[in-house]
Amino acid sequence: MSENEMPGVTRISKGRYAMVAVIGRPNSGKSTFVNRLVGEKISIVSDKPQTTRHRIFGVRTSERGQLVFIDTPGIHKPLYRLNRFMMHNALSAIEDADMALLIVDASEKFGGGDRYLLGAMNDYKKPLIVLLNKIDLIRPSRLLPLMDHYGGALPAKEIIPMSALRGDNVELIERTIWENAAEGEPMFPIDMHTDRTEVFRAAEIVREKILAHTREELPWATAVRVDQSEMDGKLWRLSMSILVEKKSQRPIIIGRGGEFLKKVGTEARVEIEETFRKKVYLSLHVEHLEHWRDSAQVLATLEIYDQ
Ligand SMILES: Nc1nc2c(ncn2[C@@H]2O[C@H](COP(=O)(O)OP(=O)(O)OP(=O)(O)O)[C@@H](O)[C@H]2O)c(=O)[nH]1
Ligand SMILES: [Mg+2]
Repeated sequence: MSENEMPGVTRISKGRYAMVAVIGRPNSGKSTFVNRLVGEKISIVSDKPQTTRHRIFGVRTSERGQLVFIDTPGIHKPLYRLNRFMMHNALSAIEDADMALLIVDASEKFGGGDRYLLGAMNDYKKPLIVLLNKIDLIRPSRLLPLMDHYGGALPAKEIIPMSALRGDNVELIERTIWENAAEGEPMFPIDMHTDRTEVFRAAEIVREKILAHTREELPWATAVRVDQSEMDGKLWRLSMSILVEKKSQRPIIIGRGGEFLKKVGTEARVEIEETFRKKVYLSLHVEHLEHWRDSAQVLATLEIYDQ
């Protein structure tokens, strides 16, 4: 078989290729960063911690080669099976990757979770780059002590301040990543930006809208399960269930006269249509599933397991 006939690869050239694990505490800006590098929103973002629950590949292909970023769940203390699986997904990504980017929220106080991460990474043998994120929120004088602190505690090749939101230093960071990538072969076709299916991404978009409009326990106690996805001519018919953990959460997600569900449904449908350039019919239901966060069976239907 010649190189050009390799399944799934539309072009092979000499170049640099790397799997890059993107790790950090919840809410530090990992998904924002990956989306920016990929140039497309492939991973949902919210202001609530523990937004990302899966390992999500974001692929950046250029004439230099291909970088496969692994967006991961933020490292936290797991209290449910869901969270144990999330932690496994994050920690196994570190092992599988060729290098790691540790994203730190520089606007947050250093705490126990950060100390745990330093412990987990202090004997990391592959290239490690620390990105001090959200510098748009802090006084520049706070940066130097933080850089010293991370430089002293970790075998980091580089420590670079950034704003993933505004794009500050992102080009410099990309150059640094390419410099640390070895020669190799691409994993994905050049026009592919993620390993995730459109159906998975559509369900995540619904979850993003729920996260944006809920508070307290609800962001953690909800999940979105796809019940039906089929093309009806040019119309993409999607039916999804929003899982809640307690009976009392059902009426909140439905809202008065179904208002909450309607708002989430409309916002999600518009974004799904724009993202995939398809006309969408989205129907949302709410299902009370006690203890779903501890059910291996439910987690498997949500594609959350030890990957
Ligand atoms: N001001 C500011 N906000 C940022 C920056 N980067 C990310 N954010 C915000 O921080 C919040 C969390 O961003 P995410 O990208 O979801 O963070 P994450 O690390 O993927 O979070 P988890 O998936 O929960 O682990 C969102 O509200 C982002 O808009 C930044 O550079 N500056
Ligand atoms: Mg995330």
